[in-house]
Amino acid sequence: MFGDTIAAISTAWGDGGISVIRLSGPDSLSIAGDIVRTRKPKNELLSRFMYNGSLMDETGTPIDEVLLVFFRSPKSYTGEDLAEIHCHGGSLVAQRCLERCLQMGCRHAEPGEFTRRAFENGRLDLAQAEAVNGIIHARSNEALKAASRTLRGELSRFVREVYDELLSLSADLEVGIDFPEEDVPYLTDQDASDRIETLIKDLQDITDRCTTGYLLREGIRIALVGRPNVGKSSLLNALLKESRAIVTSIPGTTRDVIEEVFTHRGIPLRLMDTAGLRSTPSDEVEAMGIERTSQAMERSDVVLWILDGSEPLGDFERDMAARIADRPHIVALNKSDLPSRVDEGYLASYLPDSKVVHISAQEQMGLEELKEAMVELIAGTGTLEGGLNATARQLEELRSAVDSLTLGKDALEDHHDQTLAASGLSESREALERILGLSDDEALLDLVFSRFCIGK
Ligand SMILES: Nc1nc2c(ncn2[C@@H]2O[C@H](COP(=O)(O)OP(=O)(O)OP(=O)(O)O)[C@@H](O)[C@H]2O)c(=O)[nH]1
Ligand SMILES: [Mg+2]
Repeated sequence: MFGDTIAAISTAWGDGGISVIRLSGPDSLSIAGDIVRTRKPKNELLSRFMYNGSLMDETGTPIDEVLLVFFRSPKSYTGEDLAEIHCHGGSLVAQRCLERCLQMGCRHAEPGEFTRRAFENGRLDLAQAEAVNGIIHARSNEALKAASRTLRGELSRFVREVYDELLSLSADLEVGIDFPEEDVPYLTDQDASDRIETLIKDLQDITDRCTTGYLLREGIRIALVGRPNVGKSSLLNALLKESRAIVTSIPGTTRDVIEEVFTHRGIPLRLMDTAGLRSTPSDEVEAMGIERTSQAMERSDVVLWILDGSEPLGDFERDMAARIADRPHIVALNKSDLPSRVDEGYLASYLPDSKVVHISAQEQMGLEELKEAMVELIAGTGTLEGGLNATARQLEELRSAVDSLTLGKDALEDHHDQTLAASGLSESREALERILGLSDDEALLDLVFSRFCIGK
């Protein structure tokens, strides 16, 4: 339990129907009852009932008509006494209400502090707490479902199962290590290695589902690059179905990076339209734009190289092919409504394994195939069902848990070294503890909750 009472505006900033100011901690009921005047005396108000009242300023003048609700510990979001004041939606009135809470002794909550308290009071584990953020930031139904599954405990349950089996395997191994004088090892290397193998498979399944969830949430960053005038901005507009970027027949039209998002199969595709690449920019502005194109390429998960299919290939294309060959990329031959002058065999000699899609941004041709190709390149052809909410941090921990288990398995199979295997298992366990929040790592918690909004 925490000593102080925190308060924050939990709804988004700006004008709206209502705003909710939330208080949590030992004095929340008393403070909310003091600043909101209800017909019943505050000590007669019941938990989980809504009361109509007036929010009063420090001189006793009403500010707004509000609703007040209490949730008594432990049956509240944070597990502590919690109060909510629902005032009319408006930045000023919500701000005034918050100020009254602070005047009465509340401390302004840190980002994510309500959820952190819920976590510290055992209402949620860390994976579930992070899923709350996933729900808030979901931008597609699929991402929302993935976050909701995780909040209901699906990820935690799977990780917990692996964790428990890891614990028991470690215990079995330790017995053999601690009592080596016994003739028969407590656990044979083969048995231990088989059990590790099963754990690796289980963790890989979880990782796959989390990778899908991560993609659904974070999306794929795609840089649209190519020579000037090939139709990058036209393609951006065609994919967004709106005239977002300026299109002209003058090469060098786009100067700055234009970022827009749309979703395909639930995955946000984050497009970056860029300034066309050429070695002799017409002025300083275009040169700066081209520099930004390079940065956008660096930031992207996929480079979408667009060519004008009605123009023959030249030196630029040879250099560009070399530049993108080692990165995930797709080649789009645009203007396929015009007669083709691209020698595709020649192109394939530079980029033998690349996916090439024929499109026409102007005539809206080939766009479905292109969208599918972009998703497939990153997410594969498998189903996107069953995703679990995951952050980059959690994915990192899952991968490191698999790596440590693999080391443990190799130690058994190649060196018959149970001590080394046990240390691999223990590292793997620590990674899973950081997913569930079982370790007492304050810095980790600070990092996780700092990503939340204030009031959550
Ligand atoms: N025939 C045909 N013309 C197209 C197609 N896509 C774009 N264009 C034309 O090509 C010209 C250049 O289009 P943009 O979209 O501005 O090209 P860009 O690659 O963004 O050019 P920069 O911003 O200068 O790098 C315009 O005149 C478009 O109308 C297409 O699929 N077919
Ligand atoms: Mg452009």
